Amino acid sequence: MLKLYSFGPAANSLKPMLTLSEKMEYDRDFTVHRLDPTNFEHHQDWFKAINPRGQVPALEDQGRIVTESTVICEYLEDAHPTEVKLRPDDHFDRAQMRVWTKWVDEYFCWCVSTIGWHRGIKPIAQKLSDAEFEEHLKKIPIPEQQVKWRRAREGFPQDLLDEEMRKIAVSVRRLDDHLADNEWLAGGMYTLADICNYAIAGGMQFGFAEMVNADDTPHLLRWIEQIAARPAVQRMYATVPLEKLGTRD
Ligand SMILES: N[C@@H](CCC(=O)N[C@@H](CS)C(=O)NCC(=O)O)C(=O)O
Repeated sequence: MLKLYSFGPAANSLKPMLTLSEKMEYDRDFTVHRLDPTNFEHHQDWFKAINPRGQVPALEDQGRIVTESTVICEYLEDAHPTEVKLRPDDHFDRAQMRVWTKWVDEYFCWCVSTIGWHRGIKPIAQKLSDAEFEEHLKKIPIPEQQVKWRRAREGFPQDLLDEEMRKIAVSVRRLDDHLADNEWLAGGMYTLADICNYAIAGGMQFGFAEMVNADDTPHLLRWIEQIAARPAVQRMYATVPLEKLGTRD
């Protein structure tokens, strides 16, 4: 059985969770092990033995570990083909799909992440004493992530936050413009491009309501609702019970 290590159904963890749910059945073909980021579980030695970068998601398949959320999704398509296809067969369409997954990984995800850290990680980091914080930093394997934690705790500079919000507005516009003329992002079908972008954009009608709303981005909103209504997406939220996610097995 496949095992996915994740923080639960959000951001990068959501990409393989959505992919798995489209293709397979929870508890029969795959399980999900949820790590608690507020306890810094992902920086504990047992998890760094699984992913030395101390980040989720990570997929365990017969004792081997695949990391990087978008790579995991592609791996599932390659190594575990099912009747559900999440990539177009046509080479041009597949290339377009990968333009969208590359864009979300290299651009869209990062600006949303900084604002997410500003809103969510800063209060967690500020609750720690200076000594606790420094002790914790030593356990973080990626130097850039150490810097990010430090900056989140001190407070990101306002000009950086403004720039990230500008990039989010550009991203939202790009998605809405494309979705005005296209039901899906690539190849006329639901693909990994939709899954990987939905993992970041899916909740923005709540967290970034001033940008993602019925007046300004009707097509993006339509696409979000269309994905949220998919049986596999609903099944994922209903059948991957939260209490099970907390246990190590
Ligand atoms: N490029 C990686 C990024 C993974 C990543 O940033 N994961 C986040 C959760 S969405 C994480 O583990 N953050 C904790 C940390 O870096 O301390 C991927 O796409 O899988």
